[in-house]
Amino acid sequence: MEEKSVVDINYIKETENEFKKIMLMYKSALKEIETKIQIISDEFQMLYSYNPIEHIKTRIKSPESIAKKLKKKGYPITYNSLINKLNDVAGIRIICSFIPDIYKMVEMFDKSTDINIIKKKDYIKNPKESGYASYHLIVSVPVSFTSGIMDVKVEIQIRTIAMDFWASLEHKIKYKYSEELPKNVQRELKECSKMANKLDRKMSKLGGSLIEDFEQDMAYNKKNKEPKALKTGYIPAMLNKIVENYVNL
Ligand code: 0O2
Repeated sequence: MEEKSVVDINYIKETENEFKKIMLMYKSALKEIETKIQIISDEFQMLYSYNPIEHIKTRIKSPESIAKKLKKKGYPITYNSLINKLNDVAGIRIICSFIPDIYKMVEMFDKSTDINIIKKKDYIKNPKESGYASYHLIVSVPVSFTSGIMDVKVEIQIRTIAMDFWASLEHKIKYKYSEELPKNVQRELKECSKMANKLDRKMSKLGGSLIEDFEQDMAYNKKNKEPKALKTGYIPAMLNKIVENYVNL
């Protein structure tokens, strides 16, 4: 049977239930990941009395956007290629405070046993030609339905506030031009990205090692059996017991 285009409105109407089912699958995967991120965030708060996550945004790609991307990549515009060829129909964006927080988040995802990492792309160490910087993870999460368990792909973009500021505005500026961005605008945007990066590095130097400081303190305490962090009131009293156990390991 010939597969029809996702953007064919009659086809979407005819197969409304199938389309809804696919979208439900992605929405459910986003909910699963959001819960897991909430757990990671709570764990950070408990371990370090510090939460590196400023905020989280989720989105499901619109049918128009899906069709545009499939077309750009040269795939047929069908439900089949939507599921098998696109990694970012469901997307979650985590905005962190400082650059080292991003890598700490990636480490937490690496350790997570219920999230399967398919691909990692470090556009912070290797920014894109446009100047775009962010850390991308393509993951899959098992989602339980009455018909069985499905592994659903989700794209996680992790970035700082400055990276998000640049990407959001660049996205809007790109929309202003129906065709390719003029060379001078491209150049200026790249310049802005360098400025955002400089600001990020400066801010990260000032505050970005909060977690590392804490870990170094803990390592020092462990070695010297002297709970320096406790004396300085670094950690809330309710965590004293946990830290005491940690120090005495
Ligand atoms: P939108 O707005 O998110 O719908 P893959 O198939 O996983 O190998 P993919 O998805 O083709 O790779 O490419 P990439 O570059 O790894 O990730 C694409 C996403 O990153 C984009 O999704 C954007 O969200 C973001 N992105 C990449 N480059 C830029 C850029 O230059 N500027 C901005 N503002 N965002 C960028 P979409 O589907 O293109 O867009």
